[in-house]
Amino acid sequence: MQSTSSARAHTNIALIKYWGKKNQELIIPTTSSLSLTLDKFYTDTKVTFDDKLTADTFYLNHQQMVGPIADKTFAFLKLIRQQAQIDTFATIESINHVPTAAGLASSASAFAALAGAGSKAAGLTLTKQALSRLARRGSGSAARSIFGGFSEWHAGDNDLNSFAHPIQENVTMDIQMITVVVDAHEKKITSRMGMQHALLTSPFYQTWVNEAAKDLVAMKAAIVANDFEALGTLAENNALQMHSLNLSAKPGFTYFNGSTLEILDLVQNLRKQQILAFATMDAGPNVKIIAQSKDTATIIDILKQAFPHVQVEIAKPGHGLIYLD
Ligand code: 2P0
Repeated sequence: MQSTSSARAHTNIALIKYWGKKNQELIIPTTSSLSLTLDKFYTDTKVTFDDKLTADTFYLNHQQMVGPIADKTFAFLKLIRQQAQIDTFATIESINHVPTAAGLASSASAFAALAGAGSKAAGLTLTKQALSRLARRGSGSAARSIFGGFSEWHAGDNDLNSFAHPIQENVTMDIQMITVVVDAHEKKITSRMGMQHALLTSPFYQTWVNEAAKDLVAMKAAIVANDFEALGTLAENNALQMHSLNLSAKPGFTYFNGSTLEILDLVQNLRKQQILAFATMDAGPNVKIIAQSKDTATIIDILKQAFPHVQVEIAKPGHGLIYLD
């Protein structure tokens, strides 16, 4: 017996960040988070369960993967097999349309696409909520990529109640993300390690948890009110608070480099010139500028004058998980 399914999921950037787990095995976060799914960056994944296979295999961009990435992927397949009560091995073929140099995490789109294609190929018919719970087990941020537009991952406190739901899938706000790549090298400290270290050692961690709850309420109000300035202000502040946890950990660390701070400074200076732009940063030195389409060309001009060598991509709101078969 052979059974195949293909799915596409887009990556997302958190406006209210997830940075720490209260359960590491089940990936239950300490705080709820909220993101924007992007149109430009996505993963296509085909999963084939076949009785004739004697092991799982994973091809990423046509290359067979071995080592930690493959192990994490095969552990995820086990979860799908458990749910579907099958013991068939599978072949996974993924194509990442997240340029490795874009400095964007691909684990969100990767595990969302794998949850979709894998569960369907295994014979399961899951609701979006169940898909989000499943994707979460691969990588927390993947829970949000099941949905398009603005998506909230409700923290919950157990496997059943920790999942994302859509806040607004068809985004009405004029919002874009300009991704600015200052360094295409792989991050030294994985998100998984970084967030746990911050949780265990930053004296400000509980303050982060308290502030994140308030930020989330205000962010949802900004979305409902179509208030771009409020959204950007909250997102930039929330990102800087997340990064301050890393700086205040023991020992302290940062994902920023000099260019990150220079671009952050440039973005803050744009606002002094009445150009509404805001910055957000994740587990790496690259900056995502949150902007309105009317300002994008001006922002890129100013950026390119100051930093002629940075790579820039423009992304708009994207849709949720879709099946390709
Ligand atoms: C986020 N990040 O909310 C935060 C902000 C990066 C910075 O989620 O351990 O790959 O697999 O659940 O989801 C990246 O961490 O971590 C992330 P795991 P994940 O987008």
